[in-house]
Amino acid sequence: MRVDVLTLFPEACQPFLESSIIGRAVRSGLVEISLTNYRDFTHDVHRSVDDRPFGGGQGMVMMCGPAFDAVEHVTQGCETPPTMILLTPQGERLNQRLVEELAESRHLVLLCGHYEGFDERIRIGLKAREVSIGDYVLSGGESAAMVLIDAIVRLQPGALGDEKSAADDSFSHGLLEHPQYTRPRSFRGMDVPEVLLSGHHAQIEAWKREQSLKRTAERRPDLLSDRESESGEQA
Ligand code: 6GU
Repeated sequence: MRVDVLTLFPEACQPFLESSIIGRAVRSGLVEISLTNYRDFTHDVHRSVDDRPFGGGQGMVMMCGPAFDAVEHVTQGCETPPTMILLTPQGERLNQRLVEELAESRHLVLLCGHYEGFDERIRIGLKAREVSIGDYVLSGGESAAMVLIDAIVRLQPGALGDEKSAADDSFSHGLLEHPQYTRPRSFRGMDVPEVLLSGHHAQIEAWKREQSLKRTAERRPDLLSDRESESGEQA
């Protein structure tokens, strides 16, 4: 999979993309991630990427020219059209289902915005999908792009050491994960649940499932109703 990140702050993204699971996936060739600066595609001596909004209003708007030129630069020679995504607070809200869908893409182009937003013709002209990572305002799309990349890369086959671990994650079955314990068995008077030490595989699995349902019911009842309406399965 290839991912192009278009940003005014490549230096803010770089260390994140070199770390941990993503860094390992990049180094092993599983994903290719490139950072491109809009500033390298400006047309004037001031290297402007933004301007005041027509009709007045607060703040500055990302201009079409640098965005289109940067996109054309990263997509030249591509056989199939990439999936274009604008990171904006007005987009479709990211969830695991959307992550799974985007993880199937061969080539993603992520456009990070700053200032008050993108000129509307960027979205229209690039036929870009808009994605938000939640109902709060960030000062730029970079951190959202990093969230999206993290969620997508860990689903690529081979990105996690243990192939099973992505499947067990919270949300992958529409439920939160069960509680986890490691050594020691007793810590400051708090003991690991006996069943986990029992070696009884079926009972352990039943406990995990029960805990997972209980946790989801307590913390995220909305996930249980989503599941029921989707699959007809009873929680
Ligand atoms: Cl993708 N961008 C910005 N600027 N704010 C956000 C967001 C994105 N998602 C949630 N808030």
